[in-house]
Order: sequence, then structure tokens, then C-alpha cells
Amino acid sequence: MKRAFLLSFFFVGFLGAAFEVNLLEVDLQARPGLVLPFSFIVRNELAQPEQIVLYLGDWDRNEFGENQFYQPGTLARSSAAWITVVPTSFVLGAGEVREIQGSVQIPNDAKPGTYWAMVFVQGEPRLVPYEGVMVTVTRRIGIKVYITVEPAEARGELRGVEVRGLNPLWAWVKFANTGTRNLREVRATLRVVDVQGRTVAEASAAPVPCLPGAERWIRVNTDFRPSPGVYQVLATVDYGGEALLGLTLRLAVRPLSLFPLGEGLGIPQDLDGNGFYEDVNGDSLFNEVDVEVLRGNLMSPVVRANLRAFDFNNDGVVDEQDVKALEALLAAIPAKLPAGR
Ligand SMILES: [Ca+2]
Ligand SMILES: [Ca+2]
Ligand SMILES: [Ca+2]
Repeated sequence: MKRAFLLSFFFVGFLGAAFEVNLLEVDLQARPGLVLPFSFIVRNELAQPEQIVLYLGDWDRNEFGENQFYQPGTLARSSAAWITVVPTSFVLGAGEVREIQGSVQIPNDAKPGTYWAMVFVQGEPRLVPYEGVMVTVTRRIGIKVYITVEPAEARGELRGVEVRGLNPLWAWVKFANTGTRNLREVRATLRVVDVQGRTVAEASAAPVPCLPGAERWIRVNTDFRPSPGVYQVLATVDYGGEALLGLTLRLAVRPLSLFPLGEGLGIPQDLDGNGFYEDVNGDSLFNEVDVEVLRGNLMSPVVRANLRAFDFNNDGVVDEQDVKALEALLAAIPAKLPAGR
């Protein structure tokens, strides 16, 4: 009936341990009208007593998978009102542990599907030294509680594929959970096929979870550095349902067509043959001058027509971030390329 994940303890806070819990997730299968118990343990790691409070909240993830938090009852599929925990407020002595009893009352009229909420375990605000000043830190841990009323439906859609970086190639795959079941493992795969029909790249992303009603961009990295040509990029998503989802995209990689970025400059050069043209001013050296020439020519037609040569952070666009990436490259490997200083 009950599955508890992750049996080790989890610390909270970036300023040293304070308290910990022994699980971060509760996943319950349920029927309408049932009452389901769960429990977890809180331990105080401090050398002093800690006032602990427990409360419920709603949460979901944004389309890049980051948690977002809301007041309880905000979301349509919130189970916060079904959950009680005891005790909700107590003092834990130094090194002490306390078992928390939770219970979920599934309403008689609950429709099939996954409902979810979060039990927050929060300490008291404390003044803590941080980078030379005292800051107030309130530590909290959230325990995700999923309740699935059967028969929940697993359903998904593959909504888009966007090839971004080309050195090496990576893409965003957009998935949507259009069913009512929480999908624990959504697996996206990319396959690149050349004009001869040969598979030239194949890669999978680590599985990601996706809540009912949520959309998720999944980044799939490959180690493929396409030479100019036309390719088919096939994205597939396996969300654990009946169907494997697929979407195909045509990718045309044009040959570079480089010219000097300004009067008196040379043709940009790739000094180490890795596909990035760090010698932006074409003087066969890689130094600060290249960073400045790139900074002053981000909107140049030559840069716009040859994005992949100057997309130093490999995100599919050329902007200020690439100036920073080129600067970082210069700082990191000054000795690797002929440096004019
Ligand atoms: Ca290079
Ligand atoms: Ca140069
Ligand atoms: Ca970029």
C-alpha cells in the first residue's frame, strides 16, 4: 500500500546541519473513503534545542523542473486538506529524534488521479554568521506526499523539439502530462539521422518526473558535432504509458561563411579546430582583443549568419553570454592557444 523512498537522512540548510528527516517523499495508492497512515522521523542535529513546526502547503514544478510553493489548497489537485500530521509543534532537544504520524483521509467522492501536497518541517529563525555578517536563517524541509486514487490515467503528449546548441548538438524536448497520473519517470531520447539514413547520434536524458497537467522541457545532450548538411532529428518520449511518443524535425546545418568583422581585421579563425572561432579578429592570436571585437559586433551580419562559430556557451543564440563565455575561456586556458600577451 505504502511506498517510502530514500531511507537515509536528509540535511537542510546551507550553513551546516540543523535538523533532518528520514524521507523526502511519500507515495500512496488509495481508494475513495480510505484513511492511510504514514510516518517519518525528525532529528535535531544542533547542540541546542530547536522549536519545530509542521504545516502543509501546495507545490508543483515549473517547466524546467524547479519546485514552486503555494498556500495549501491553491492547486486544483491539492491533497493538503486530506492530510493531518501530529504533532505540529514541538521542541526537539539536542540530538533528539521524534516520530511524526501522518494520516490521509481520502474523500468519498475523490475522482481517480494523483493528488499531491507537501508537509513542511520548519525550524526556528536563527542568527547565523555568513560571509562576515549575521543573517537570519529559517531552515525547512519539504516532504512530498503523492496520493493516487485508482484507476488513474497515464497520458502524455510530445509538444515540441528545439535543437539549440550545435557544438555539440543538444535539444529541448517538450512533454506534457495530459493524464491524471503522476509520471515518475519520463524518458526523452534523441536520434540524429543523416541524408544516407545512417544514425549519427543517439542519446537519452536522465528520466524526469512530471505532475498531471504539467509541461516539462527536457534537455537531451548528445556528443555529436554535425558537419554541414541536412539531418533528421527524431525525438521520442517514453512516459511509461502505452504509447511511445515521437516527433521528427529537419535540421539544416549550413557551411560557415566568414568575413572580417571590421576594417583592418582578418577572417575569424578556429585556432584549435573545435568549431568555436575564438580568434574573432583573425590575427591568429587569442587574447582580450578578440573578446572586445566580439562584444562590439554581436549584431554584425557576419555573426548573425554564422551563429555556431560564435555561440561559445552553445545555447543556440549569440549574445552577451557568449562574450562572457569567451572571456572565461581566455581566463581558463591562456596557455593552450597562442596568446598575444
Ligand atoms: Ca576553437
Ligand atoms: Ca585574435
Ligand atoms: Ca550563446
